[in-house]
Amino acid sequence: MSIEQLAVDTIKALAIDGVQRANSGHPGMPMGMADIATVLWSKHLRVDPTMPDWPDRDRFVLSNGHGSMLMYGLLHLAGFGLTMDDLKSFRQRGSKTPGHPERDVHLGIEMTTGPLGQGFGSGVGMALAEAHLRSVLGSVLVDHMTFAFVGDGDLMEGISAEAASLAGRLGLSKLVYLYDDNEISIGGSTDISFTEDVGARFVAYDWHVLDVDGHDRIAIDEAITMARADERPSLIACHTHIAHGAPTLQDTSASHGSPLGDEEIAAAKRAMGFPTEPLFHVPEGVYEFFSSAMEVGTAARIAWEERCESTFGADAEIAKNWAFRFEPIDVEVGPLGYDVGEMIATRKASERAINSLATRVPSLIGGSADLAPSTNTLISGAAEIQDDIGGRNIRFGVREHAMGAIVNGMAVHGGLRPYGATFLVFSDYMRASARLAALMEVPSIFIYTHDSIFLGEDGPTHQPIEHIQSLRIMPNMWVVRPADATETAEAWEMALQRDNGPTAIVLTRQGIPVLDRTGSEGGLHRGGYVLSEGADAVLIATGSEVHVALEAAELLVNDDISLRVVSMPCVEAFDLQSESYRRSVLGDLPTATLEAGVTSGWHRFAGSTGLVIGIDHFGASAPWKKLAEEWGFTGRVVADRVTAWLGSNQ
Ligand SMILES: Cc1ncc(C[n+]2csc(CCOP(=O)(O)OP(=O)(O)O)c2C)c(N)n1
Ligand SMILES: [Mg+2]
Repeated sequence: MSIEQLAVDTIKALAIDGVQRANSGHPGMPMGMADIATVLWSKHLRVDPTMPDWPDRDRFVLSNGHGSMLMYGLLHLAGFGLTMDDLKSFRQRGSKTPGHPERDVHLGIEMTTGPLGQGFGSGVGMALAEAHLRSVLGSVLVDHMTFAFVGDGDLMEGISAEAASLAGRLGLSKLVYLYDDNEISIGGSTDISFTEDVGARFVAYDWHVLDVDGHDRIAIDEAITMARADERPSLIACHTHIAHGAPTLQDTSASHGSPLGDEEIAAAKRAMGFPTEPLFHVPEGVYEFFSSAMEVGTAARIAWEERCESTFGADAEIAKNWAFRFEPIDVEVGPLGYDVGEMIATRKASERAINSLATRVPSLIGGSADLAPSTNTLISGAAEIQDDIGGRNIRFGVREHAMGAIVNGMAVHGGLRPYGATFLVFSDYMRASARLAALMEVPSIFIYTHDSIFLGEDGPTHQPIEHIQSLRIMPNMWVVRPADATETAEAWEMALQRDNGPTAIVLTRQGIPVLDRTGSEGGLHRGGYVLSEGADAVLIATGSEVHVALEAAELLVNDDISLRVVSMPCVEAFDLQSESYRRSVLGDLPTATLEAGVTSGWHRFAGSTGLVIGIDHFGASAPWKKLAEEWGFTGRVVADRVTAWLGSNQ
């Protein structure tokens, strides 16, 4: 038997043993894709287990991430930091081998996805990042492939359509997806619900589409070689059998997500010529087979380092540019040039901040889902990537979900600080991607404008109500809602400083006054801060309601009520401040809150006796000032409510 066949069989055996031992997991996909994985990893994928985070490595995404035992087996055999014991503790608490690994660069796990389709989308982001950086920094420094395994589920999900369409438009040639075309998903045959001509669909997206027998390793190798040479992104439809080699469960959905059982495993192993005992058997020569393939990657990495050294030695500018891209970013936006009292929408201030930063932060790149004029996210003077891939303005098209995944992919790739923008109300469309950014600790920046009912006439379909709070409840998502132009600049600084999770910058459509920040400069970085002092009660406000709170405080002076106004642009950052700082801001005073969104969540600050002003119903189509009056977001109404509340508390 060839060593290559032995390698394939080892991957299968490790996967079925791992799943059996855990008594849970997905054996079908690893068995079905073992041939493809062996060819890709031994003949094409250029990675280095001795330096898994080498920046110019090929990227490998497992979008059908339920087949994670395939990935773990490969990483173990190829000499990444996964031991046999790690394989044996598959899916156990605290192990390095959870059910669905999300991201661990140091283990060689670029990205695998639990939520189907996300890896597909983020792979496009990685390939986009590579193409952009290759254009900007030169192919001497950046020149690698992005490969992904995708399954029927990934291709059924709409996000794959969005992402593939954009990848085709941009001609991302170094993107090669291997489709596990096994015609099976959980429900049984894909005939039940998925009968489209996938190949024709991808041809229509302007992809290069190939068809192979997914168990013919010579054909797979040739197809990958052809895919790499083509100028379009490639989809290789690999006709496979799920649970390939399982005597009775092959081609059944039963093999998708359940252990095969001892008998079936023994029979499968016998058919492969494997001993049934011991489990987790790795035949002689298999480690060497993979490690000699990895040596090619190590040699490539060393050659790359030498090229870097000579390039950086000869060109200090490019050395600086490179270093900057891989270091934490700590820059000040500086004054945006507005006067106190000027009425400026924070989306407009954000545009100035972006353009101020763009000159100093070469890694800043992004765009919107067909809302450039509304989200104010264009970098002026920079090219658009559909014209010049080295440009910095990305036209995502009306594709919020893929935008989220692509931004994540670019951020995961490294060397870029990507942002994606849309209206806050449409953040729902990209929620799954935003959640993965939070879970994977990826510093994606999401810009959400038109952040309240005060977008006005477009009406309730466009007016966010529950969105700010629903983003806040996502662990590790930082939501920043600046109160004016100055806070907007600080919000951008905060987003760029973050390196372990995403930031949602939430911005107004309508003009709001630039506040006098004398004495509280930089306050946003603490999440919440005192904007104006007061001794009787605290009113916490965010975003466009902060100036309303200040107005209310002024009106209350006449009633001898001294209201402290706290701007709370980022609850998550405030929560990280010291106890003494938080007390200095909130004290023991009766507390009210004010935000043009759901009241849910604010009682944690206001307590049971506090006053929480918000809006718990959908909005309406009308000029925004009319809505502010009708629903009480004016200084007068807020002042009256505070007076009544303090009165009733006495
Ligand atoms: C967004 C999302 N929806 C549903 C699931 C649950 N799920 C996991 S795998 C799967 C079926 C996938 O079928 P396919 O990609 O063909 O995988 P195969 O059975 O061939 O391994 C489903 C529905 C999920 N992980 N993500
Ligand atoms: Mg399938």
